[in-house]
Amino acid sequence: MQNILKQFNIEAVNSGASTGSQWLAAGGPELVSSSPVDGKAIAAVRTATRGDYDAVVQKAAEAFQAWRQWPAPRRGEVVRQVGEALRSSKEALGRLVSYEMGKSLQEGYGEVQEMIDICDFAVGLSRQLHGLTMHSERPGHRMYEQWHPLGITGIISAFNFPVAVWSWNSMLAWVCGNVCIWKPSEKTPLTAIACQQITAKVFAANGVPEGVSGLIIGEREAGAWMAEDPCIPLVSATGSTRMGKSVGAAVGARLGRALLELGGNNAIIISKEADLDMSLIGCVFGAVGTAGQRCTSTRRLIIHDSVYDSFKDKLVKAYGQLRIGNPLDEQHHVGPLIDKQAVDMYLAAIEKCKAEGGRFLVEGGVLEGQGYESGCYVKPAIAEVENGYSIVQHETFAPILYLIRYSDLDEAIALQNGVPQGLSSAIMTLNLREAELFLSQSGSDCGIANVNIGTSGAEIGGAFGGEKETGGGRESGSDAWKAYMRRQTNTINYSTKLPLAQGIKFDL
Ligand code: UN1
Repeated sequence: MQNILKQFNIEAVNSGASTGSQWLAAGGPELVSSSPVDGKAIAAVRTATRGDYDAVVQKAAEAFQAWRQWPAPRRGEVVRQVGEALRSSKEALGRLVSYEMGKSLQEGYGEVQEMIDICDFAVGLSRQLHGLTMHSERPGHRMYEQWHPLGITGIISAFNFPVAVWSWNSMLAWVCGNVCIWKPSEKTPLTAIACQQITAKVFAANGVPEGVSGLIIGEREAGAWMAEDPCIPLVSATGSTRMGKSVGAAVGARLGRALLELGGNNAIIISKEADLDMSLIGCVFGAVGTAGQRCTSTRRLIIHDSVYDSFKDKLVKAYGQLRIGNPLDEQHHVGPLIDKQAVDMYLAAIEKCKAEGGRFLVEGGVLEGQGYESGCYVKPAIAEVENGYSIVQHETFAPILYLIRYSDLDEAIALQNGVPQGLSSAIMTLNLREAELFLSQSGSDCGIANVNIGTSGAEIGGAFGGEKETGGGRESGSDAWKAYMRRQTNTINYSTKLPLAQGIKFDL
């Protein structure tokens, strides 16, 4: 790990405020990043003060004046080079993600791969960013629309995808001509510094103005500065519904734009016509992958009566084979939770579930002893519940899987939709009618609905996000780029007259 810290110059930086290649003498209290893997302190960072924040915003605003005038394909070329730099840093950055956040090494690499993929996507996009043309009702007139950059994009990201979520936002925002200021989770500041260093080198080599990539490391208040700041037309926030409600309200109060990607309470329906063996992998990875700390993690399985017992037995058997331990050791399936506070929330959820009547088929608990010294390793648990329990309605960011029975598909869909969140959903079935009903307007109410794959692990090419308390925003692929731009409708009169629309006569 020392080599990786050196490679990204992390200890030397010790600052949580940057305008790109320059690091400010951040004046806030020191934040020590500890690894949930072994409980050891990795490095410390000085947090940004309000003054540091203002300086970063100032630099970003200046940089925008120049950056927006770069042709989009040239901005895309810079992003292409960021993708190349990420390719060569994949091993080191993936490992740092795994160590600072606690996800498995494979998932750490997978996260960097998502960054590389979004760079490729953004490069192609930089030659598109297209608007429509319309036919004018007036002779000698032409109408069309075009998309312009917005200005500063504020990015608030969560600990669970400490680097990929930033890249989904920043790479698109940059090719669109925006400048970005990133407020990463205070739980994962070091991976953010590493990304800032990778980008800074590429930007400097291409003469990108200082200020196009700003970084502010701080506690929750730093996110509130962005949410309240009228200098930031768009705030894209990924994290808990609680955070999203406060950011959304603050941005809304000043009529700014918020792009929210918040909690999920994702379910998989296991139909009587499912391929049960294949479904098992999707369900187990969805529930225990990243130790249940993805917003797309599978939290509920809604299982048909006729296969309930056999699928339950398969699950319990599979959970018995899970190896929990140091995520950097590739033989382990499940790593730690992010910190002890997360462990307390996991334990409280188990207690609450039991108090509401939940029956645990696989008991949870905190692991102790050699290899578990950080106190953050927990056992993935499975409970039989009712969908209406208040704990089942709530997103607990931990590996607790709830089982619910159903007897007909309409009931299963109602159960799947019967939670406040609406991010990801899936059905396992080989029956075309069932699959199509699930995907229809009477089916899943989520932003993501899958057939015969699980709820997590979405590809970057699709728009990512969900409905209801998930916040309604879409990041990443498809036409999510439109959220980072302002649309302008243009009408051009190339005739010698000035006719008014709607046939209005106005003669002088
Ligand atoms: C998140 O947990 O905030 O679909 C993002 C997935 C990943 C992204 C998750 N591609 O599971």
